[in-house]
Amino acid sequence: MSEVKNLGFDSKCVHSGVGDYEYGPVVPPIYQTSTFKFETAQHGGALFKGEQKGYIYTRMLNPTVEAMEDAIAALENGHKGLGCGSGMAAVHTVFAALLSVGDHIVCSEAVYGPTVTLLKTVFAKFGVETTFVDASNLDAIKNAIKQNTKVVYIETPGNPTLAIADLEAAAKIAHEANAQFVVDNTFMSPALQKPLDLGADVVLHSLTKFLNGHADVVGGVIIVKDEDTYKHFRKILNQTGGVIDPFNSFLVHRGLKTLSLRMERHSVSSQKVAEWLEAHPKIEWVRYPGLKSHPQYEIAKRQHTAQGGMITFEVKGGFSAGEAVMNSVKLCQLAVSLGGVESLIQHPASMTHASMGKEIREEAGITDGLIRLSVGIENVEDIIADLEKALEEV
Ligand code: LCS
Repeated sequence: MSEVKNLGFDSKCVHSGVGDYEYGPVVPPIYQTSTFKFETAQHGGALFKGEQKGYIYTRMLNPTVEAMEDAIAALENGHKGLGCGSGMAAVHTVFAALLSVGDHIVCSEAVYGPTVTLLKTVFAKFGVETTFVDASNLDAIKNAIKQNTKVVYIETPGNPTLAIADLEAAAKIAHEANAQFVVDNTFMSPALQKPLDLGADVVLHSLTKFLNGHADVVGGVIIVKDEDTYKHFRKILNQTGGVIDPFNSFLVHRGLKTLSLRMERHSVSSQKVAEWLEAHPKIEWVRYPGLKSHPQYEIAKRQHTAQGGMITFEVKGGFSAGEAVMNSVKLCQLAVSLGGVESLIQHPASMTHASMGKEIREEAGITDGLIRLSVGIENVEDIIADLEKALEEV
């Protein structure tokens, strides 16, 4: 990895993870190979023993994948990254690495639906107990801690309610309980929030979203702070096998170069769209961290360098009115996922968060009328005009 430690964040987006390669390309080549030749049998044996550095087999590590991992680790101010086949593979790897039978995890209730389901089904089956809490309430986190709590897991801003947790304070609570503090930083990206600097032990992302940014990759990444944790996580990922491939890593690395620019545009446009929605007579409520009406507006101002690309709102008339808007938009695409250059709109209760069940959904504030908008980098006037026309159909 080239020396990027002292560069500013935008420069790191362009240069981190880029090394020196044969023929002098300025971007890492795609090493599209499943396996690597050993020079001799002794060399192969030494690589397996860890006595020599080198690549063995792409599930274990691949140079194109490692270049992308190093780039994101640099952006998060971490030690090393681990590329995964999806965001859920990253979530699964973290839980598998940190939790054992009889352990307890405190998890924020506003999280991506399948994270809830993974804990409630797979990990419950292996004897891991979960307490879901409103992570914007520090007392709720504190009260949920038990003798056997090993992990405090927070997504902030939460998907889709945009509830915000105070990371520094939550880290203190986790560490007082000797628990690992894990943050899903998908919604903000390291351009806007750096959880490791605020006390998190492990950060993860769905690469599918802002880090790749172009809606053409499914991937995930975990960033850790030290070599021992890295080795432990690498072993688990190697054994469970949920790795990312070289071509998708190349695409993510390419996307990272414009991360700063994209996050700036997402944030500026989202502020305008959120303010416009809040003033619209057919809108019941709007949630965006850059609006004074957001319950954690002050924390957002302190914790984020800008407020990101995600907005939620409810149309007056509830779900059927929201449905009319989703069916009428033309520029905004009616699709799940988020964080790409194109604006996407969807309905969490029947789509991304359907699997978690009505009870926990409602407790987390994911009402049936809630609509989620991922604001893209199109002209903001066009996004607003699209929403305005769709609202005329209500
Ligand atoms: N973490 C967060 C915060 C997410 O939003 C998602 C996916 C994941 C993890 C899992 O990542 P994946 O496996 O999909 O790469 N969120 C999605 C969403 O809100 N709509 O579609 C996917």
